[in-house]
Amino acid sequence: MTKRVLVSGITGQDGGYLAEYLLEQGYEVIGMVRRTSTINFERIQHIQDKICIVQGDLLDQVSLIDILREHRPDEVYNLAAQSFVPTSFKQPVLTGEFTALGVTRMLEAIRIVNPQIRFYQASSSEMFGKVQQVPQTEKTPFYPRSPYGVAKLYGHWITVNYRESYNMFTVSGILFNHESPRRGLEFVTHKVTYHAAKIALGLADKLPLGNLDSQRDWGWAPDYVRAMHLMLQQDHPEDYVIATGRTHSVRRLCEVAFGCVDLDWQRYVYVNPNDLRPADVDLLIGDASKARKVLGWEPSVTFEEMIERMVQADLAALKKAHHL
Ligand code: NDP
Ligand code: GDR
Repeated sequence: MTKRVLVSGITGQDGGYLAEYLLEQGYEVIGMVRRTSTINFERIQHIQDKICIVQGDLLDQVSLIDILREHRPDEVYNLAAQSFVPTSFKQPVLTGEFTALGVTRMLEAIRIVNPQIRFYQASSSEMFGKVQQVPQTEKTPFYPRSPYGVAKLYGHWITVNYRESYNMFTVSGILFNHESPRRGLEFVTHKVTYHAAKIALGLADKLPLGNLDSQRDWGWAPDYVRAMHLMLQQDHPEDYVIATGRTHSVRRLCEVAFGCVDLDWQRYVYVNPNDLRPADVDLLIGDASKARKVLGWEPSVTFEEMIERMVQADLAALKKAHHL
């Protein structure tokens, strides 16, 4: 029997990669999108005719219940969220509604319609925030540093709570930053690779950034969606850290990205106070030993390879757009 999955956040970076991966595995994919006045299916247009798009919103409980009743999925991947950290400082209440309470709405819908559905929650290394231990594992205490991190922590614990309270198969994947050419342009990796490409083509001459010292454990997004799927195929629901175990500063990111187009980043990058956050996460580095051991999961792309791929993709897209 073909398994059916519901993916919320299918129009986002991870949603597109996860849908592709699940289609390859023979799943029937239902993608939940919220209503917008203009369609934003850029990341899924190549597979759009293979997935069933349904309208629903994490803010609307009844829409979630209706989708589950009508489509009867075996697995739900809850990727939808307000996921940009700076926006969470500007819109903390809305971020809480989507990113925190949205998880409870989806869990309630599952509990009411069919508690046998397996549930994946997109948790985040942002929950570690001001890190209490280096590297971070599933057992490291949390200390979030943004309304986004706080909201994700709520989402994490409510996922654990439904598992313990109702014996549901609910899993929280604590994923460290993961990137790709499909990453939103406001996130730092893509902002840097895009500007390096633009500057190399003579289309820009400066790159404003915020905290150059912050360090992240950056991985390759397609590797990370594989891990999400593996977590739901286990005999027991458990939480997993997914990370590369290597960390790099924003400074190093600039060096690598501009190096791909033979430029010296220091000539173009400047610190813009508007890109600094009220509170930041200085250092993240994950220990994915449990995932390696239990899921057999390994990252397949290095940081340098990933940045090279992103720069090349940006160069190609810019050349096409500007007829260069
Ligand atoms: P994106 O920001 O690219 O995508 C977010 C998705 O959520 C979009 O499809 C968006 O739809 C959708 N969405 C937002 N609000 C709602 C809502 N109210 N109802 C329905 N859908 C909504 O995120 P990523 O793909 O990068 O990340 C996926 C998930 O993983 C997120 O929850 C993120 O917080 C989490 N995460 C991401 C990490 C990363 O490094 N990428 C690391 C750890 C966790 P629309 O297109 O309409 O805006
Ligand atoms: P993050 O990713 O906040 O870790 O959240 P982001 O790429 O936005 O920032 C990473 C680090 O880079 C510093 N930085 C800048 N960031 C942005 N966006 N723009 C800049 O100009 C800039 N300059 C320096 C930041 O201060 C920060 O320290 C991402 C999101 O995908 C979350 O949804 C996810 O949960 C976490 O990764 C894991």
